[in-house]
Amino acid sequence: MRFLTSGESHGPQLTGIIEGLPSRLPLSVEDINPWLRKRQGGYGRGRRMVIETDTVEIVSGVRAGRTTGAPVTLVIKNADYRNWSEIMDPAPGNEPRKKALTAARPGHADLAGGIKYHHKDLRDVLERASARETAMRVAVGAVAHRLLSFFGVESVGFVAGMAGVWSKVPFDWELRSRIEESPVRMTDPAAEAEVIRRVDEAKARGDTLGGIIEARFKGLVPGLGSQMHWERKLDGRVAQVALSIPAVKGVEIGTGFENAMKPGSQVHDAIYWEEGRGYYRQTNRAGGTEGGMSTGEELVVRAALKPIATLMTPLPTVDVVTHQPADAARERSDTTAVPAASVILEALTGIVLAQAYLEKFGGDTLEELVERVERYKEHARTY
Ligand code: EPS
Repeated sequence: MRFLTSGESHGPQLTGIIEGLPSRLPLSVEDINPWLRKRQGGYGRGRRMVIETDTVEIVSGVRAGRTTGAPVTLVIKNADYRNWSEIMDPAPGNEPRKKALTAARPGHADLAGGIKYHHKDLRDVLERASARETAMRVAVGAVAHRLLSFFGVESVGFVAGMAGVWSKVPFDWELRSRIEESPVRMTDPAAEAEVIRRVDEAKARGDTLGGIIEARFKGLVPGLGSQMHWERKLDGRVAQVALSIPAVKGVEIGTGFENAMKPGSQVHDAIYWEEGRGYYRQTNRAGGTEGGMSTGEELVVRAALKPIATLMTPLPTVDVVTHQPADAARERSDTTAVPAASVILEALTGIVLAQAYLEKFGGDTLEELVERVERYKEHARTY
């Protein structure tokens, strides 16, 4: 399964094409829209999220609520385009365009992208660098999760800490509804209240905030990915999608960073076997992968987000047209998007896992795949 996305933040629409899905997968917009709603939410978002109510259209590859095996095309319209149609118009002329941006924002794609693609209106860089693009990737992720649900895989995405405040309530699968109801997707109500206070403060002083997000998956079979070659390693592939989320600058599987400072005897997870249950561990410091493959334990991925680069109290920079010192461009933005990023991490990790299932189990139809997964689960239990 592979996919492409296209679309600018203030262009007419975002488009996604997914190729390689099995036929007969039940799929409707109701499987995707709740993911888009979750991604739009979270305390600290800006005015753009008031303008948009993201909903997907399925325009190919699905008939009567099931995939046909043909490429699936998804479309999300940008409601804000009506305010930007002249600025974003693909027709020649009309230059310099309104809202041209020349004071490169430190921490953003503006300067490197401008030099690389030779744009002096840095809007030509930022329109695609914008995290708006993640709306379509989350839609693709929702389709991947639909497939994973037939293999018995469950998942969650939440915020472990943000705005300098850690959640003190350890994650438990029972807390999933609490996370969904929390405006900052945290398990801990006290931490949530403090985060909201700090987001308000940051907004008032024109600042932005980062945080640590976590995604977990349970019900995975062991042996997804492979130890045989570097680019097939599951942990490497998970890290790559995590780092592809705008503002993510660090990734950890399990308690990766903590493990690095301890002796092996306190890190590695002892293996047990029980009739009917098969192999298991009582601890999961490895976070669900060993040797580049899933172990069958929960996959635990954490990612660190830097604060958003667009500051309303801007940092010093240089204007790329005059080469004079300038204040970085102020562009409408969010104070923080950490809660949304946790939804994105969960969605995108699902894509990697769906791809790994499809590689391992092949199959043109959903039924073929499910049968092979079930047979393999039995093999893993009794091996
Ligand atoms: C973003 C800036 C803001 C965010 C946007 C990402 O958009 P705008 O410039 O239109 O106010 O709201 O996020 C989204 C549009 C979204 O759907 O997540 C940026 O510069 O990356």
